[in-house]
Amino acid sequence: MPRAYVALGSNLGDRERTLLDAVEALRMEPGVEVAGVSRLIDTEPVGLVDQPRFLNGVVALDTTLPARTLLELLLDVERRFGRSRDGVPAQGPRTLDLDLLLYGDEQIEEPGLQVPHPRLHERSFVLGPLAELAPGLEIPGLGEVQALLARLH
Ligand code: PH2
Ligand code: MG
Ligand code: MG
Repeated sequence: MPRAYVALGSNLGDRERTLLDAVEALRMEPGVEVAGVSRLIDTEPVGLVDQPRFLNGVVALDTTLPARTLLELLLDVERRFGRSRDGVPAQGPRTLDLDLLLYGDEQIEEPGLQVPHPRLHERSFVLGPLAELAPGLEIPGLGEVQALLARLH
């Protein structure tokens, strides 16, 4: 069963409640097992900086779902937790953001589905929790997670 890694993010409402409940919602899904959850960290907004601080983390999932189906599930769970994309800038505030980071050792380039996530290696709020869950993890095409993290410091 491939292991997938999903980034968790929230900067609206009760951030911790939302992230923990979203992990439980994923755990309830057929074909998805939660293999681990990182600590949740309070982070400065990156990119669009004029917005509330984020709570971020990473969840490891063992899944029988194909990558595309898993992506659709993540978008559906975002909507269930009140995520709206109407009138919100691309990097703007959100109750819940679930980004598919990795799907096994696959490299996927399809419309709407890029794995590894294209900004994974630039974001310490992703690499830190990922390295905590899976030290030594090899990111396809990019190298070892700890090495990528060290490069940002
Ligand atoms: N997500 C963004 C934009 N900026 N900054 C932090 N700290 N954490 C995020 O999850 C984040 C961000 C767009 O997805
Ligand atoms: Mg995101
Ligand atoms: Mg997203």
